[in-house]
Formats: sequence, C-alpha cells, structure tokens
Amino acid sequence: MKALITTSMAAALALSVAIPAQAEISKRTIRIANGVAEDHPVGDGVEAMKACVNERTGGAWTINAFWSSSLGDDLQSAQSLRSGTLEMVVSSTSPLVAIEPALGVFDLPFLISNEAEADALLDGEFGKFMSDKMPSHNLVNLSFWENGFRNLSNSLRPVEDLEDFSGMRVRVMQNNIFLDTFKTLGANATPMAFGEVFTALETGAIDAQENPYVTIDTSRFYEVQDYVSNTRHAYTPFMILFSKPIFDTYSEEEQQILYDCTAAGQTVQRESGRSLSEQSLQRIKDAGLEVNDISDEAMAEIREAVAGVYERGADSIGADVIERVQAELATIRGQ
Ligand code: TF8
Repeated sequence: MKALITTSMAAALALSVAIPAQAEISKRTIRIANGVAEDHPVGDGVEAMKACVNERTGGAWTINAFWSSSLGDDLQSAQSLRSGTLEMVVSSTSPLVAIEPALGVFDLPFLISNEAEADALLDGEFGKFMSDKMPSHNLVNLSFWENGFRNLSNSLRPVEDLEDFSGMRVRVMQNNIFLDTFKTLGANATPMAFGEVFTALETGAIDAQENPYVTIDTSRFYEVQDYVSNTRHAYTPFMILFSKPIFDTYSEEEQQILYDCTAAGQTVQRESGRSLSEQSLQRIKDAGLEVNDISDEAMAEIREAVAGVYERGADSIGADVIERVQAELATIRGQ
C-alpha cells in the first residue's frame, strides 16, 4: 500500500513537473478591433503576434482580428474594452483624448521629428509614464506600435505653403489638438471618425484628410484625392490596448505572454510600416496623384503659425506632461 501511494504521488509530481507552463494557461479567445484594412502594416504585426501566442500557449488561444472598423471605431472599441465586452484594440492615441486628455501630447504639431526619436520616446520612460495612466481608465497598454508621420491629402490644390490651407475642409480626428492645429492653419477643420472618411471624401463633403502614406494607400484614399503634400505635421502612435477587467482574469504568465507577443508584433509592424511607406508613396503617385514637398522656408512659416497650439494644449494635456516630453526629447536628441 505504501509503495503504491509513493508511486502515484511520484507520478503526479512528474506530471506537474512535465507541464508546468500549461497549468497557468487557459483556453482563450481574443478579439482585436482595428480601423485599418488588413493589408496595412498592422496586419503584419497582428500575424507576428498570433504566431508568438500560438507558440507560447501551445495553441490554447484563438486570436480573431476584425478590420476596417467592423467592431466600431477606435474610441468605441476602447470603450468596449473598458466595460469588458471586447478584449483588444489597435488604436490611435488621438481619439482617446476623450478618455485620457494627456494623450493629446502626441498630437502636438511637429513634436517628433523622425522614427528613431519616436521609438526612443515610446519604448522609454515617457512611454511608460503614459501607459501608467491607462489602468485608471480600465485599460492596459501592452505596447506602442507605429501609425506614423501624417501627411495631408486633398482634392483641391497642391498645399505648398501656409496660405494653401485656407478654407480647405479638412477631416481631423476627434481630437482637440488636431482641431486647433488645422483651424490655426486657416483650414475648415471637421472632426470625424476614420470609418466615415472615405465616403466623405468621395461625396465631396470634405476636401482633405491627413494620414500616413500607408493609410492613404491601404484605405484607398488615392481613389478620391488628387494631391498629397509631404507635411509630416505629426507622428501618431498606436496603442495596443487590452481590457483591464479581462486582463485581471488572466494568470501572471498569460499577462506576460500578452506583453511579450505584442512586443514581438511591434518589431515586425514597425519594420513593415517603414518599408511599405515607400511602396505606398509610389502607388499613390502611380494612381496619378500629384505629390509635393514643402520648402524649408514655407515649413518654417507653418511651424511658427502652429506654435501656440502647445500653450493652448496645456490646459487639457497638462503643462507637466508637455514639459516632460520636451525634456525627454531633448535627452534623446543629445541636447
Ligand atoms: C485616423 C487614424 C486611423 C487609425 C486606424 C483606424 O486618421 O490615423 O487611421 O487609428 O487604426 O483616424
């Protein structure tokens, strides 16, 4: 009898030693909402994340991505996360100022000047500082991915200097900083969810919109626009948000898988976005659009015109947050 117990105990012990990882991983289904089309670089990031999850969970998790705002726009999806009715969203930070106004810091015009700065800022202390604001809104930011530098497209004329913005009906994201920026530039700025932009451009309800080349390409805006100006007026990040009420039901190991696999997705997504950007620009040109750069002189004038947005934005963003980002950027730039 004694020998039998010892044997079965040893067998049980061996079993628990043999599959330590599985014990903490449950069967799960994760839905990811997205506003972009599947051929956007976010699609590559999600694929990489899926592969990572599959390996780490031994296939216990199913990940279903929903494209082109089919589960709602960025803000609606984030609200679903907060109430625990949706697991995940790849969202621009910009429309989320309705939830956390400090996120408007990323929308300040000409804040970030290149991708290396963006990566250092978002993956460093400042990114952590911003992510730490999210749990109080029932959201967990797992990673920052890249939306990218935004450029203006329109159906009226090449935008080459400050005067060219005048009276142009520009769709902006639902975001006070972008609204202020484009009003200050003299445009007739209209906040609108991303999912409505194509139709609004097509029907002529608006003349213009602004997004990175990969989005102008993969959302087919080139079909309903004639001019693109290389304005690079803002770099907007994506947050990879997870529902905190759902996150809290995950084991520590499962939570770590989410962090690790969205980080794996980040690497692929950024690389893909950066290499696709050139191809997208070429496709935009091939579609017959006129693409123009802006002279240094005109750019200096544009920058000066919108400088006041920083001070006015401090009310909603917080002066301390703006000071913090500027200090961090100065460090990154070695100033
Ligand atoms: C915008 C954003 C969007 C993205 C996308 C829905 O213009 O740049 O394109 O957030 O994921 O609204």
